[in-house]
Amino acid sequence: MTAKSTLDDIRKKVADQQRLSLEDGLFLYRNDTPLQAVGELANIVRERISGNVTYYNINTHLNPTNICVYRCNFCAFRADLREERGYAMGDEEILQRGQEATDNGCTEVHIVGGLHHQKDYEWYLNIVRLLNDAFPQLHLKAWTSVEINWFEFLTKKNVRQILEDMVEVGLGSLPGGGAEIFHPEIRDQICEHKADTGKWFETHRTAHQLGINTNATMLYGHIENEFHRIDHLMRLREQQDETGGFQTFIPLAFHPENTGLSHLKKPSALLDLRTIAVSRLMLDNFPHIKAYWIMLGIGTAQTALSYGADDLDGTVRHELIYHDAGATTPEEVSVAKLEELIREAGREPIERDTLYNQVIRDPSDPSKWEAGEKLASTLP
Ligand code: V47
Repeated sequence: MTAKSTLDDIRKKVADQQRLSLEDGLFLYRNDTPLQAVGELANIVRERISGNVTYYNINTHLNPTNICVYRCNFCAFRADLREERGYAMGDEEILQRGQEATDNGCTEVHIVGGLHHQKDYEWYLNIVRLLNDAFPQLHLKAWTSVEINWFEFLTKKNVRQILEDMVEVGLGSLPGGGAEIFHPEIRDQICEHKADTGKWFETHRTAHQLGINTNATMLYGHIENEFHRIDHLMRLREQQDETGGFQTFIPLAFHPENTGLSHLKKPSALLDLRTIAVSRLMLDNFPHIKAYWIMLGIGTAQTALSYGADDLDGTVRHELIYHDAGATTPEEVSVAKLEELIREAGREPIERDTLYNQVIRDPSDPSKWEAGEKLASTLP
């Protein structure tokens, strides 16, 4: 039988850098376990790994189409093929976005979208190729495992072949989307038909084997409970032990507006902070935890910097997935504002690129930059 967790035992484990158990994770999620205490512990780990630094990047989102064959009931972004709000971008628009990103000094384009009924694999491949050929300095963080799985279906190639094709035309890394909640009790209810948990892990495992870094997410605050969240974190921790290619974990707070789950309430700021803190404590082998300000709101994201998070994502232009689902955060913040938010939270801002190299800007023209040194993170 596993021992019952107590806060004192967990404190000792954190001090001794010992791994927390499933029981510990569930204990940390209990409402009667003071959030302040959980936050303090997470902050110890956060400062051990990243010191006083908070990372951000200058990035833009590109959602080439919202038309999608799937109907995940948490998604407000998707559209049917013949719906008026459905769109698919042409080459010109995609290149324009690349130009805009370059002019604005972006280091990264985060590309995800729908699985369009009528677009073939070459259409998706071409998006990466076009941007990479025209703007080779931009890092292309593209396609969730759900899209990679769709490309497998379209081409009958395997994950490795698809990833090799994508790297050849310019893919730099994979974002963490499509993870939702891994446990089948929940996954079967919110996205029954799309890439299952096994596929999500196969995609990320294969990427890591090919030297491609990836992120991981968890969509929380809908119909899942504490057990499903801890189970999710433990599956990720196990994979990271094996392949080590995850950079950042991003807990994503569910936004119910315009979704098939619109009867649910948005998660509270307390659940947001607890989830950041528990993630930092359970994922002892992940270098970074991101407080995605777009979905948390700026105030909670700032607070999260003392609850385990060491990254704020970026300036984020053209975000649609959250804004279609009712996010009221601005559609972009400036670098000056991001840095001010970080300093106000008592942390030191550092601009990073997607792979956590420091970004060195040309003082006479800040849209010009080069990658500096790899930023240290001290995982035990
Ligand atoms: O997989 C969709 C989520 C994800 C809603 O890797 C929603 O750096 C809340 O993965 N409410 C895509 N969440 C976005 C994503 C991401 C975001 C930021 C950074 C990174 C990264 C990755 O968005 C989907 C799904 O889990 N999502 N609809 C919604 N209504």
